[in-house]
Amino acid sequence: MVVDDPDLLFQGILDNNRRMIAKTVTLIESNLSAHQRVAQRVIEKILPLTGKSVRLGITGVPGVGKSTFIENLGIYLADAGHRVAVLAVDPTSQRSGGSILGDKTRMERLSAHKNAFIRPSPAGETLGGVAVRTRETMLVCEAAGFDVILVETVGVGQSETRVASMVDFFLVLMIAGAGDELQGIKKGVLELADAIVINKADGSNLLAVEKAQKSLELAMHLIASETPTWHTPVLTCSSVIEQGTKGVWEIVLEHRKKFKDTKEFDQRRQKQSLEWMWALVEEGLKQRFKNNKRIKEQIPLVSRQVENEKISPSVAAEHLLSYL
Ligand SMILES: Nc1nc2c(ncn2[C@@H]2O[C@H](COP(=O)(O)OP(=O)(O)O)[C@@H](O)[C@H]2O)c(=O)[nH]1
Ligand SMILES: [Mg+2]
Repeated sequence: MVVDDPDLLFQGILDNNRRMIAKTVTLIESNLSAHQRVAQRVIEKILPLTGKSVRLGITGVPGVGKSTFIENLGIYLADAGHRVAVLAVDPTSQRSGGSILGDKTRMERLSAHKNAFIRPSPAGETLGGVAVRTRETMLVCEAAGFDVILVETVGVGQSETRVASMVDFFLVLMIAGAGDELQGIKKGVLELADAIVINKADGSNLLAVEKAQKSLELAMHLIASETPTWHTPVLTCSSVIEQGTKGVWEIVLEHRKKFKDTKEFDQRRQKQSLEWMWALVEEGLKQRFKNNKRIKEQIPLVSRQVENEKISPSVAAEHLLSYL
């Protein structure tokens, strides 16, 4: 049964009723416009209650240890009395049939914790869609009283950029590689990082980790910082010997304090709100374009004309857009 009464859902969220939270998120993730309308009503109602959590984004190539790190950090925080929500942005989850959090087994301990809520990545068609839904789910969690939101993302497409623009602190997880410390990490991602953590600092990795830390510190000096308030630190961590997790959290809190003092915290959130407005405009335009009946009718013919060089791609695009 779908609850479609926004007031009921709103009250359920305020009461931290897990079933109502899950139902709201299901509506948020639905493609049906009737569901979307209810979801948007609920989001409007909860909006004044949102924004108070610590929003932390975590990225890194597959296998670097994100899920394991998140579970450890999550348990550390939940044990300390925080209420922790774990969300994910994974635009590949539809294609591969399982999301990064589909392997929930890795978060068994955290998902059983009474202070934790774990939601896998929605299977959206576009990265934009997936990210929008995750951000809205984050707002629902905040209204329900979760005070730490951890957002995991794989480094695919522009997913890091989307996640960085919904969090207060963006963490890039890396592992010490054979020589090339920047394995698989796009340079643009380091520019987004508020901290870099070299993971798996244990056992025979330790020496390589130390080397990687030094060269990354050097690399980060070459990347211009967006603000004089913060220089991106390079930390190390191990989920196996459970070392470093607390240090990462302390850095997050230090950053938060500094940014609140300089008002950069509010500025960042304001900037993010505007970025999100435009992301939604873009997403909405795409949806409207795809759902437009006359455009749908025209596409086969226009496509053929472009293929056969009867009309130019730009004329064709202009023609299709003219129906909006
Ligand atoms: N040695 C070591 N292995 C780890 C550590 N963290 C995770 N792993 C292992 O690395 C693999 C990938 O971890 P996972 O958390 O699923 O990575 P994700 O793909 O980034 O989410 C798993 O086999 C983990 O057990 C760590 O700190 N040290
Ligand atoms: Mg994972």
